[in-house]
Amino acid sequence: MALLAPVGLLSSTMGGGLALAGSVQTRHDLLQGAQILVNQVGYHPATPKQAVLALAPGTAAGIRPGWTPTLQIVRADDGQVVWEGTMAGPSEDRLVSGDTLYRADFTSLTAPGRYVAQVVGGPRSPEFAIGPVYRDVLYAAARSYYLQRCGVAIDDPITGVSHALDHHEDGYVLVDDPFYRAGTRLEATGGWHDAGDYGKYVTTTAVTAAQLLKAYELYPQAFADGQLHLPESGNGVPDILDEVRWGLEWLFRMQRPDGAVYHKLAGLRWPGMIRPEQDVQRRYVYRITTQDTAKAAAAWAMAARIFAPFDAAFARKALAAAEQAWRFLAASGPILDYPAEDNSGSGPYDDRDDADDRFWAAVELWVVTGRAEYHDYIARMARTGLPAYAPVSWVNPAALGYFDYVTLGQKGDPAIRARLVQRILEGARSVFQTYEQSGYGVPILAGSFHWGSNKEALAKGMLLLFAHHLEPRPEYERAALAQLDYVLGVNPLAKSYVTGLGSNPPRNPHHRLVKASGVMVPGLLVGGPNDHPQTKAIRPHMGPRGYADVTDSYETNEPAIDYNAPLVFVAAHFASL
Ligand SMILES: [Ca+2]
Ligand SMILES: [Ca+2]
Repeated sequence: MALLAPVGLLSSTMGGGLALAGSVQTRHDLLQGAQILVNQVGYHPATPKQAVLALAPGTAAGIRPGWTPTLQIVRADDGQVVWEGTMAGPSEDRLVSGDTLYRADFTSLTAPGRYVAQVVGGPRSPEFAIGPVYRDVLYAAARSYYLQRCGVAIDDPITGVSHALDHHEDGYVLVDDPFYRAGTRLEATGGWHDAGDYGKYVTTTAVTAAQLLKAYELYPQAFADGQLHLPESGNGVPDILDEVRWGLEWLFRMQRPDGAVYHKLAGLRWPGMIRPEQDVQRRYVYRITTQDTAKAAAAWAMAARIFAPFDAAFARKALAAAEQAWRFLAASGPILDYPAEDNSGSGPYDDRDDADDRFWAAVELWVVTGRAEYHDYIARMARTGLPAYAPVSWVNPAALGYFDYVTLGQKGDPAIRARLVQRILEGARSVFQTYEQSGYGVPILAGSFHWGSNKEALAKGMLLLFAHHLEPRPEYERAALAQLDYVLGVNPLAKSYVTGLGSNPPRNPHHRLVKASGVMVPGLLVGGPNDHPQTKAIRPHMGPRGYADVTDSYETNEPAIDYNAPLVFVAAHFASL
């Protein structure tokens, strides 16, 4: 587990015993403000289970040196103690939260059921389960995309989420281009609402669809037809692929006749906190970029191979779109214009480097076609400079290309393959080192909590699982699992950052349909702690405490389709156990 510096004045070398000397009442007083943190959804019988006793900065000073807390796990229904052990610690989480932490590993408890963790003389955790819990996380996280569908009426009996047919005129070309005059209507309905707003973005849709496809491809046993209770359940196709197809079909509609792909579709003004069908402003198709064209090409090429066993015609269509996009890219340098006036009612998603996107597209096209043209492009990049290997994001999704080259490109160049493998392993090693320095196991140090930090934590979990796939290392898998624990409750705010999951989930996400309807959309991962406030909801540089469960705080409390994608991926790994 995490390696932590021992706390200055306190001994971390206490030998066993329950250390019950002194008044329990006094200790309880000292522990006011302390909390016992668990994954609020729970634990799989076969996976590691950790509970953390956390004392915020300034509250640990009164603890008697040598005190060793005892953790009990009790059955929720009858209060029976079923596990008891001494907590390790204290240790100080110097580089992330400043908290003083004790921890207990109750992995040996495997009996399914509902439990509470309690410290003798101290705090109790919320109830949690031991059981096939990661399937529940996967279900909620994957199903949320259905509830984000645009251009269709939703009336979901499972969640109560509903809205009338929305955005059925999407959309109108904003500026003249070689194919369409401004004001031409393009049929570009469908797709997913990106986040708490109603904009639709190729940048995030393509990267999201690709990660969902990758989750299915690596962990097919975690997915099934009928699993997500979709309109397409029962059609013989795994529901996750049906949902991805909803996004991919919209990407087709965003492709220009010459193969280039438009950037986004949104209105000129941000809608108020209204229902989607109330957002009746005219919406526009914004200009093409090469990063969008490359990202769509990569996602389509992945779809071509992954859909082939289920729907050969769809797979062929995806490949044709990808190859046409590539032909545009091959003939064009970077086109990456994001004029400020294009962002009056939508996010910029201003990816200013398309080399990583082109690399990824070349890999996926080469994997599915085996054509030399694509490998030549990869080989040229290997000579002139490979894109950075980083957690998958809409800025740089190249890690997907790295992984697919080394795992699916058997006919590749051994020297290139070796370099890519080395970077994948180095990337995981770097993430793991940061994880080891973090008391909460979140591989993000103080000062580095940026917008979407929860997504970053899970995307780093994905990098650990990529490396684990190449060279199995249980500690990497465990560190990936710690990211699920972190976003589901093992954090300084004792918060589950996924709507509808756990005992303390976001209740006021920045989400227009939730706000306007009063009905929660479950399974949405919110952005989480952010050192850089854009609203008055938080103060700057609060590290993992820089989060506010208020509707206004779009910089900490808004979900997004690309946040949920690595959540689905990591949950799928553990749901497939
Ligand atoms: Ca299905
Ligand atoms: Ca890029």
